[in-house]
Amino acid sequence: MTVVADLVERARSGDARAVGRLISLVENASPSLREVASALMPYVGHARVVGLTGSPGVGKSTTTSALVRAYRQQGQRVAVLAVDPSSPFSGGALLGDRVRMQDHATDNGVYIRSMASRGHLGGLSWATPQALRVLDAAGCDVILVETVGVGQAEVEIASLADTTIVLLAPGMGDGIQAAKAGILEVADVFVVNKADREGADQTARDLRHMLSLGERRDPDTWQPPIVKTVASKGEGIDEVIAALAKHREWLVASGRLDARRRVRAADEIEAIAVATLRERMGDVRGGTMLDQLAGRLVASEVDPYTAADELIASLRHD
Ligand SMILES: Nc1nc2c(ncn2[C@@H]2O[C@H](COP(=O)(O)OP(=O)(O)O)[C@@H](O)[C@H]2O)c(=O)[nH]1
Ligand SMILES: [Mg+2]
Repeated sequence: MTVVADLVERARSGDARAVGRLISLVENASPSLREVASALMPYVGHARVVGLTGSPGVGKSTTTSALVRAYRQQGQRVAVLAVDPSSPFSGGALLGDRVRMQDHATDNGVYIRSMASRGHLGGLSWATPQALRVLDAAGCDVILVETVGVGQAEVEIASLADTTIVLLAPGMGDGIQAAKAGILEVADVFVVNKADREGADQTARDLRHMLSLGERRDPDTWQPPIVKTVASKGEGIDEVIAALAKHREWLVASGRLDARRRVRAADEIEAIAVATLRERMGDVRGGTMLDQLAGRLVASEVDPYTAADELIASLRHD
């Protein structure tokens, strides 16, 4: 048995260290990446992936921890993947969160992992889906993906989940910020956290108003619910779980689950293909070819589109 096959077998039997090593192979773009990817395929497709996104300090980690507790009470196996798109390092920035997750440290039905993805060819779209497959193959029922950081990367992460929770909190100017980042469109469930603070009702009202502006009349369209929570006390978490279950039912019944997964699969294949082409272009042979074409373009011997066609053609016949 190969090292990879052995790791996959151990991961499937619940060995957390094997899961960790497989994710590291993915994260570090190890030469055995292809073997890992293909070895996982027979065992994936079961896990539900839930993304949590929102500004720093809004309560993502606290909510994640409360959701873990609730799912564990239902007897589900849960994984938490904390992704930091802005950091090239694992761990560092997420250390605080991991400490908070100590609550679950001794529960072997919970797997917690942080992952950095900057510096990867193809970025998030490339490494994160593989890490999700590792966790899926390891028998996780629910995978909670928490993003650290804001902006476009957040939206990208949201596109990896079956269901995306967008968190807001009163008094953070979140509504406007969220609208700017285009985050409202990716929300399947809104959580207004810190409902113990003044202004939570107003935040929920503002949000409802903003949503009503863009509301689609189509009865088949999912209307994202707004749930108020006090994550630090576990209040409203059952309602979040219920909203997630309802969204899941809708995804399956409407055929959108399959549609979303196909879009994601296409994105993933494309990202890998583009990364592969980039790599080949950087190869000695591709680099030389590019250099020659650049010389011809400067000398006005070729137009840039024809030159690009020639480059692509040369990469194909490797
Ligand atoms: N008052 C109040 N504080 C909360 C609540 N949920 C989380 N917090 C606190 O808000 C801070 C940031 O929470 P955290 O989960 O780390 O936010 P993240 O950056 O989005 O992951 C922490 O000090 C939490 O204890 C809540 O419902 N009410
Ligand atoms: Mg956090």
